[in-house]
Amino acid sequence: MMLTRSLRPVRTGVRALHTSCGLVGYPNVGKSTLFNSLTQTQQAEASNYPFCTINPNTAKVGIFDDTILSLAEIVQPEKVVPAQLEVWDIAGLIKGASEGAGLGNRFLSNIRTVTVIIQVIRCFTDVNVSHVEGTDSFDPVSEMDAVKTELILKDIETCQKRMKRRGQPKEETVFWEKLYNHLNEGEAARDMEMTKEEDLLVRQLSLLSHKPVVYCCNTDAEAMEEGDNEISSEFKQYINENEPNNPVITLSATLEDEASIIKNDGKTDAEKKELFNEYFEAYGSSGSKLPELLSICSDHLNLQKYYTAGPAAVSSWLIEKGTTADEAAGKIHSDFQKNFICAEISRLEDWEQYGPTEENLRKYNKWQRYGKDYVMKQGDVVVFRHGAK
Ligand SMILES: Nc1nc2c(ncn2[C@@H]2O[C@H](COP(=O)(O)OP(=O)(O)OP(=O)(O)O)[C@@H](O)[C@H]2O)c(=O)[nH]1
Ligand SMILES: [Mg+2]
Repeated sequence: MMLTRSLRPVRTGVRALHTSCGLVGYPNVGKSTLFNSLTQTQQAEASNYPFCTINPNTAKVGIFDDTILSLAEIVQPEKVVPAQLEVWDIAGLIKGASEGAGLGNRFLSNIRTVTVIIQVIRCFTDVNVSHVEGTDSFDPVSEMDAVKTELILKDIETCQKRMKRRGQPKEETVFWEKLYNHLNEGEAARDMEMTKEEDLLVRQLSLLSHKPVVYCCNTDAEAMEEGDNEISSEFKQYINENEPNNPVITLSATLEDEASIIKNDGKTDAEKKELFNEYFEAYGSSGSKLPELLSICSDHLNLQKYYTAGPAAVSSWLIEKGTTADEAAGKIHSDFQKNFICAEISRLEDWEQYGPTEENLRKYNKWQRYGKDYVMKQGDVVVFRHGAK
């Protein structure tokens, strides 16, 4: 099918990145607790009653991955500036949300603004935390399904409106009908096979079930020794069998939240790091799962990182996979792209072996020059040469 009329013109220059993640799920499953741990704040009220969050909380969160931390340890810069993802803590959804139940319409429109959904699944067993449906039983699969269904129902409504639009090309109407039938089968829009053109077309609607999803099992702190409890293991198995394209990760939001408080208590960085690790070790856990969660999200957004390293700062930068060297330079400053000369690239392994300075790496020939068409690789450590003043 040709949908060329709907194709957006190809933009040149610096590409805008869409990097927001929304915490979505049933009420009282730990979304705000997770938000607070990600932002290392107590910005969001997290309390034991459903619909505690009404207005969304939002903050930018730095992605401290192993590469940026290792580079910082080698280079000892004045500051470390990680790439950031925006995180939204959204109100809980219940059955009927797409028809307005529990202020559902308002909450669903908050989801429309994010690019990836982190669906939080309650897997902790604390019966003192009330369940929105008043039960003590845990059925994460049906809760996950209920939320997914509400998103699909909302999308059906959106798709229906679009189908009725007058004067659109015949092939577009045919496509909307195909999508409408797919959604009516209870299938998420992201699971429909589409051509590139159709994908561009569907993006115009910002459909909720078209957004990539990452499942996040919120389990008991005590379960972290094994990595999972019975509930999260079963849920993971279900996702692996039924939605193998969607990543699933297990963490304990309360453990992460309590540990994140250590990061704000005025000790030196080294002391904080030690205390932080000890906290997780006390629960038999290998450490915080938040960097992994953020990495999964950026991966799922088709993003990768490159790094810059010097005495003033070690930084990481998010770019789309497939970005060329000049476009990557434009991420730092548009003039760097306009006046691009070359990219000089090294790798963390070389810094580990020959660091801590650029001069050392040059001496050992671990510093390669590339032109503007070089396609950036995950983990490149770069210096851009440019003629910008
Ligand atoms: N035992 C236990 N309690 C948790 C865990 N995560 C969250 N809670 C508790 O569950 C309650 C609800 O947590 P919130 O983070 O407010 O949940 P929410 O999903 O944001 O809830 P809404 O905003 O109402 O949708 C709070 O009392 C938390 O302390 C957990 O891993 N274990
Ligand atoms: Mg909340």
